[in-house]
Amino acid sequence: SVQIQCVVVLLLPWLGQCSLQYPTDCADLLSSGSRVSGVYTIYPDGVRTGVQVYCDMGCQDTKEEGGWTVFQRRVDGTVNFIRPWNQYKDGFGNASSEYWLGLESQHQLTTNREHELRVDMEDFEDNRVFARYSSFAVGSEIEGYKLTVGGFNNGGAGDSLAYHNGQKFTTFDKDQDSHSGNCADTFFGGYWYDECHVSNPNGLYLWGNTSHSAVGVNWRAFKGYHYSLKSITMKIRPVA
Ligand SMILES: [Ca+2]
Repeated sequence: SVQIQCVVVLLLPWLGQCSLQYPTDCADLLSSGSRVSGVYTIYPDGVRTGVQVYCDMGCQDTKEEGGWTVFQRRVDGTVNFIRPWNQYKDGFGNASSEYWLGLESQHQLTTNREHELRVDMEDFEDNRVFARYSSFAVGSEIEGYKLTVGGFNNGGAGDSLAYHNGQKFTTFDKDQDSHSGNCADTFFGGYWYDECHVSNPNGLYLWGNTSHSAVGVNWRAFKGYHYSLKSITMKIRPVA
């Protein structure tokens, strides 16, 4: 929804000015009155390249905060996350179910404004926890889409992301990790692998307990390397 913002000078209407305002992210949409969580089109570059995302607008009844732009979502295993560099760069999947927004959009969103990150997750026994980080940014492609994350706050999930701070992004066809091999190839995801991971949100969707170590949708501090989560959502919003 593109909004037309006008400055109308009542006494001198011919001096009125109008300009098109594209919503950059879900926080923009929330502040302009969109209060229902769902799929929206945002313009991370601020101009006119629209992309569909899921916006978490919170809940007024429980006073849960909204305005979160979801950049990663796993809920049912319907989307293949074993993808090459160009797809992790540009995004893939379906904003109404499982998707990856794209590293370029993540960079555009976080490059000029401070952002926080919240990672929501759920196991198959209905336990819901989260990990929150007061700072989150993704560097440019030239910087390898480097992750900058800090300021952990525990919502029951524990911290399985600080280890990845400062890492470039790796896919099976672009190895930028610290391991002698390719972590994306070994652990079936695309991620800010180091040597290699303590979380693997883009790994294989394996429905809970598994004998396969570290290849599933893992968050080690919550369920370890032998449990693939039911759902995980990574979402950001600008810090006020
Ligand atoms: Ca490597």
